[in-house]
Amino acid sequence: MSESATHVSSGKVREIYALDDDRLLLVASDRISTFDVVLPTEIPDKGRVLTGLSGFWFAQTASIVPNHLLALGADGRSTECRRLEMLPIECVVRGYLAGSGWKDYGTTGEVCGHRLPPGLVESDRLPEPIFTPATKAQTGHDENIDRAAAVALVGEERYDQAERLTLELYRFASERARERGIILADTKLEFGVDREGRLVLADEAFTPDSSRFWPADAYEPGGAQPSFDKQFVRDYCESLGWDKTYPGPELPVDVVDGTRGRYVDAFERLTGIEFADYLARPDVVLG
Ligand code: Q0N
Repeated sequence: MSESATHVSSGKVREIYALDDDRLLLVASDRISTFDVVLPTEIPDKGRVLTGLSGFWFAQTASIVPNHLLALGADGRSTECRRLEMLPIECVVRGYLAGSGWKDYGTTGEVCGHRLPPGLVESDRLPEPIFTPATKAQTGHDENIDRAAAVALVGEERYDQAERLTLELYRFASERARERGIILADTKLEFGVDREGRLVLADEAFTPDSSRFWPADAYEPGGAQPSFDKQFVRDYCESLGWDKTYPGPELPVDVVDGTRGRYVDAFERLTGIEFADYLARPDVVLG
């Protein structure tokens, strides 16, 4: 890393540094959170898997929308990117009914103003993917908002552009994932605006931290689905009777190894690239 980089912000599992006025460095750690708590035990290479997957998707979707990626670091866990003016909304798309979407549907029959058919069960596939923006909470949970509330934050033209691109990106990535045995149930994208006023895809893209990945061979609507990546961690935490408040439990080595294997498996399935090849030469995901 550059010696002059100044620390900009810390996320739960990622650090951001400013390289200069125009460029940021995103560094993905191996930290893992479950039930919204970061655990004391790391999953080796998790940050590299997420960085490699994002780089892969940025390259694959560059003809749909420009993105912030400038270069991948030789360490495999850092991304040099263009500094943008970020939109103040999270661009979420849902193809299946889970999480807060399932909760809102149960309460109102709607998700972010989309009226859904009656009688859907948890984890059902939706008739078509829906754009369900959310506010960016600085603390606590993001709040789902409808079109009018999002338009008030970004303007109508930006909203329509972000919605169209988010749906198109989801269609592209979810089709590829499904062919490789992974259901991309929903995902969160973030966009920024560059100096020329163009909308640019930023943050991370189609990673297990920004999306729900479900193993397709276990898909069974009518209840919560197992998580492709975190299920061993959740099951272990549930077995302890932990109250899901800070601090979380240390993970035993078999849970760590099994979980690392799931992340690497997701990487290899989605990219068609061996993870060892990525470690040797991160640019291999850029095609
Ligand atoms: C940026 N974040 C993290 C909480 C999560 N290319 C960029 N240019 C300027 N800023 C950012 C990026 C990127 N990526 C990304 N923070 C700053 C995501 N945050 C966004 C705010 O809400």
